[in-house]
Amino acid sequence: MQTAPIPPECPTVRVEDDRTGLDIETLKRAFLDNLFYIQGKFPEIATQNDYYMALAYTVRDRLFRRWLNTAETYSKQGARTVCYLSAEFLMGPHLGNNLINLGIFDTVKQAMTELGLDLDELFEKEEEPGLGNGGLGRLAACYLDSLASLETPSIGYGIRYEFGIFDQDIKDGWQVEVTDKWLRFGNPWEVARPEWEVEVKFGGHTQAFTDEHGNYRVLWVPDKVVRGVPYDTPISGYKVNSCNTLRLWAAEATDSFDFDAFNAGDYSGAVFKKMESETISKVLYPNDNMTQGKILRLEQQFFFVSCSLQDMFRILKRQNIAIERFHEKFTIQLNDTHPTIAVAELMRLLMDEYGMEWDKAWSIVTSTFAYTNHTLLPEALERWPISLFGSMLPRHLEIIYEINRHFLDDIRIKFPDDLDRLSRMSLIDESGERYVRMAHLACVGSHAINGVAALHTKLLKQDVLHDFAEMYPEKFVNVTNGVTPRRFVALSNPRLTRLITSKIGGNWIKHLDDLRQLEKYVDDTGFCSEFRTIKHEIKQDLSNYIKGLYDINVDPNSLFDIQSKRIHEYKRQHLNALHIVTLYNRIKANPDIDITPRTFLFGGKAAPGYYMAKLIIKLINSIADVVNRDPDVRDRLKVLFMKDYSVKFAQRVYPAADLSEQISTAGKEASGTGNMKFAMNGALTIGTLDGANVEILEEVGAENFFLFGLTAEEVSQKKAAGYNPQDFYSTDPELKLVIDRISSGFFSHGDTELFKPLIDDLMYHDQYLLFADYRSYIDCQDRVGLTYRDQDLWTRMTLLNTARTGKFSSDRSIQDYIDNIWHTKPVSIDLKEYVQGGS
Ligand code: NBY
Repeated sequence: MQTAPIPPECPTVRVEDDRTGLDIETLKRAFLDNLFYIQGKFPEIATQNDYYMALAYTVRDRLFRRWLNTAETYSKQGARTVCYLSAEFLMGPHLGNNLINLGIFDTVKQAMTELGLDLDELFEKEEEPGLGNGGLGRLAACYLDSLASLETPSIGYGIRYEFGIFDQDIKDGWQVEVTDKWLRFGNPWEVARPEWEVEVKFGGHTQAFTDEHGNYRVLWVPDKVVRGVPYDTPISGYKVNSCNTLRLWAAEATDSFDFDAFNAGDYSGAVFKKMESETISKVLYPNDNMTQGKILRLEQQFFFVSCSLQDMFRILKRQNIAIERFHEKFTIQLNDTHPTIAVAELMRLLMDEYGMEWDKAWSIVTSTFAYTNHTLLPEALERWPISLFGSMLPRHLEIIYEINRHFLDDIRIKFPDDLDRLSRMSLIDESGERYVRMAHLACVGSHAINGVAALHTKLLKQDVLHDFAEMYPEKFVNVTNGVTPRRFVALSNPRLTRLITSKIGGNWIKHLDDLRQLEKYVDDTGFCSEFRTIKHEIKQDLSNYIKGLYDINVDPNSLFDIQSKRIHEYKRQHLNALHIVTLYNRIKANPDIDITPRTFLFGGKAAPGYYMAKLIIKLINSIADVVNRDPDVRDRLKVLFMKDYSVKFAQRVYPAADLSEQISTAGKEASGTGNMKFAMNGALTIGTLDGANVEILEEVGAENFFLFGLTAEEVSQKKAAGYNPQDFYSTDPELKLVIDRISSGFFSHGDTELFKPLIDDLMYHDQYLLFADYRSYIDCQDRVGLTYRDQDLWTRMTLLNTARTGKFSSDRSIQDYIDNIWHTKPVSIDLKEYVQGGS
């Protein structure tokens, strides 16, 4: 779309002051103005939601100036841009984060107070965009924060799901899913850009033809066309002027109505087509680490990928950059295989739409893409049945076959006479029903492939992508994950932030390695006692919150032992449950036993179709029912499953933890990122040598980490040697008692069937080696309990955890991507006064 030139007679309009000013009086005036003109309310009749909206618009106005200046600067400079393609962005609430990044948190708090409002209550009103499942989606969000903070030109591309991750209710101990209607009250942070909509084709067939130069060309004749409309959200950087864009695509029908059908009286038929198109961006698939192979999911992936690539071509055109320089202008990161169809789609666009020949197009494609793998679990590796794939994307299947033909030739040259290798590496799985292997397509189409923690990258090369690592050793790099200290410390833990800043200044929020300076205070009893007092106050706050929500008393003096993450067998929430029952059994055997009082808190959602995960939730709640009510326990143990875990809730939980449970079977958790958030906030980790735990231990020191369990290597060996869980059951009386108690119906009102699937699985399969790790875990937990009694030692350990987690800032991760994969340059943004019209 052409922009209209400004007519010379247009008067100068300064969009200033009330929309940019950062002082208290201006903020108050702007807030009341927005309440009146946007919400249409006088203060007397405004609801808390109206106030929240008015404040959100006040903050958004302040971002706009940065946003527009940033876009203009990038555009003028034609700056190399990172495009982060992700099916998920788990952003969390925007308001608080933007206040931190703009540096106006305290001013706005004061302004609200002066208007008789409580900023914390307004935060509560924000409906968070839950457009992700867990770690992968939240990582994308942390990365956007760091990209902006490092002044790196970037765009996050994804899907504007109308319904995000379901809300979780608990009924009779079971998870119940409730639709997440996050857009119900409107979303003040997004701006629709219908002028940049694009069309996406589906289905149909292809036709070969010869063009006027005698070249072989292909025409794709689709049987369905859907419109993609971009919705933009500003992404502020921390204390910089840069403000990048998150661009999420919503699907709409090409014609709002089929008028023929409508005029013929078929109203519902007319609306049906529209509804069908809009289905594409309707709902987020709620599985983490599990693919479902549904048609709609592939439609979602292709939809947002095609929209995003077409958007990049629009940007190239606007900036007058030749198509041949696509890879110089853009570097595209594939967040797992979910956007990997982009490899074929970019080939199609370059060849079929822009007439480029194969080799040239392929060189641009492989210079453009880089692929991040997030899992080693076989059930999470995406593959699409050829028949499904070919009927939805006939042209892309042809292109993939052609890529494969070239690729198999390359393998034959490098590894002659190795037929097995050809079939193992082929982009097409032909061992039974034929499938497209998306991870293979991602590896072939990218110039860089990374795992998300050192151990994970090592195992990728050794195992899942072994053949690819032999073929392309130079492509493999590790980028250990990180988390943003803005949201997960500065915003969520203001008390700790104030204390740290009072000692070492505020630079650490941008340069997290500076936290090392805290080490010199480990022997400063005054500082340590402040550190401890803060943790206690936060625990008290969480206790009050829990009391309000669940009417349960938890004692802030007890050890807060927290496991919050998606529910999955490999993450072993049920191992944690076995520990609780172990302690309970000890109390029942000896009610006067001297044990360290603990509060066990769990949070996390189970995929709706994952029965075992749902049964684990039920088990935890059933144990809680018995343990919390048993007078013999005398409140020394409390167990609570906190429902509807979200980013907003996570921000309350991390700062309140004493102990962080990172107890996955070694070799299964690619990285983990919750582990980093807990450690930064001064929780000690009990964990296996898995994912980024390995690096956390390395940083904080083994003496400040509770390590247990088999290593990844030992796990493989054990399995290879024929692991039998019964060997552990029959030789460890404490384990036997725990299992027998659950089996006997003790926690299920005598029902011996309820937990049988879980218990049988452990007794006869135990794929995740809970029994093998049980003794080591329990002994380690005993050490945790004893250590907690020495509060001076405990505080020293927690302080050293906080001081030594600088490596796990997402700023470091993004800098690694920049240095080793993207090779982009920062672009600093000058804020010019916004003047519209004649001079
Ligand atoms: O990505 C997680 C890993 O389990 C975790 O170890 C890592 O720290 C994090 C960030 O790198 N993976 C993850 O969250 N995966 C998903 O949420 C996910 C979602 C959808 C699908 C697969 C995985 N899917 O195929 O639909």
